[in-house]
Amino acid sequence: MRIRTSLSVAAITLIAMLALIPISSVIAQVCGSTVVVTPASLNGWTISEVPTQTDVDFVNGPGTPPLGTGSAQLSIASTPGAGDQAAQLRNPNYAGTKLSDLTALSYSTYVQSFGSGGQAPYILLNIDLDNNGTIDDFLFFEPVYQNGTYSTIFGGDTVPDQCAGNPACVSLNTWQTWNALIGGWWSANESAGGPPLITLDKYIEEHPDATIVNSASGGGVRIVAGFGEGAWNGFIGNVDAFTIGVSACNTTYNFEPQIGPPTDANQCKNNGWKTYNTPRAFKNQGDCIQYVNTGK
Ligand SMILES: [Ca+2]
Ligand SMILES: [Ca+2]
Repeated sequence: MRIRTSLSVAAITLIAMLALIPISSVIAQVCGSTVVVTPASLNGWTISEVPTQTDVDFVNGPGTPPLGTGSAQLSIASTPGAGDQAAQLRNPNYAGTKLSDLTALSYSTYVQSFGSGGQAPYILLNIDLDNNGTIDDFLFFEPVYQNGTYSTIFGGDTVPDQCAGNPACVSLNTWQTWNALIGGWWSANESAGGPPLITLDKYIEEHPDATIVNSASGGGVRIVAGFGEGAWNGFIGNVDAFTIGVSACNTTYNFEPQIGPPTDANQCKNNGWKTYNTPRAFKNQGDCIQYVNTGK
């Protein structure tokens, strides 16, 4: 009976919390789910781009993405100055999550054009160190530094080689998967605009209260290309299957182009219903035809 009692307390607490949390953050907390993110249904993500200089698109491919048929594409113009801007996907629903509660953080990238550097889209976290809601540090996970040879801030802090024998780590025109939870990060405060690196475990040991925090410009969890003139000009790269887990409750975001809505019942037939993600993923052919006929 003890379990039942604690469940009711948890339920009451949950209901109290739900009243305060926007719907979008509740969606993000469905454990073990894969959330399809399209331009028509961003599911908590926001797009941050700079007109004529940076671009975030949802596209088919390239190649065979790890999930679905498409991905999010981050592009930087080759014009001077554009590399200092960024193309970003930002998610505000992890504000308040302690780094020590992260139990998964991984994603896949596909670089089509290095531009002027050899990079891939990276993860950027806004960090509050003293629980007052303001940003004290930024942590960067960059695939290009994951070959296990870069120096670390602290001795004994080990960054695994995730580069499969390619010392440059990022290969062109191929999907690559990165585990940022165990990878090497750099800190805006403690590193040098790049290595020396630090693992999240070591950073948490150093800063037990480190917490993800949003900023006025957007969400504290970011997938980024850019913020470096000379390294990013002319860059085109894609991202898919971004997984983040909090206390072992994982959510995977599947970036996809908008497919639909269907406008003719024939489009639902011959398994056509399976291809749509807008206005929703249909349960079956009948569900699809019902939508065409009734708009519901
Ligand atoms: Ca996808
Ligand atoms: Ca702070």
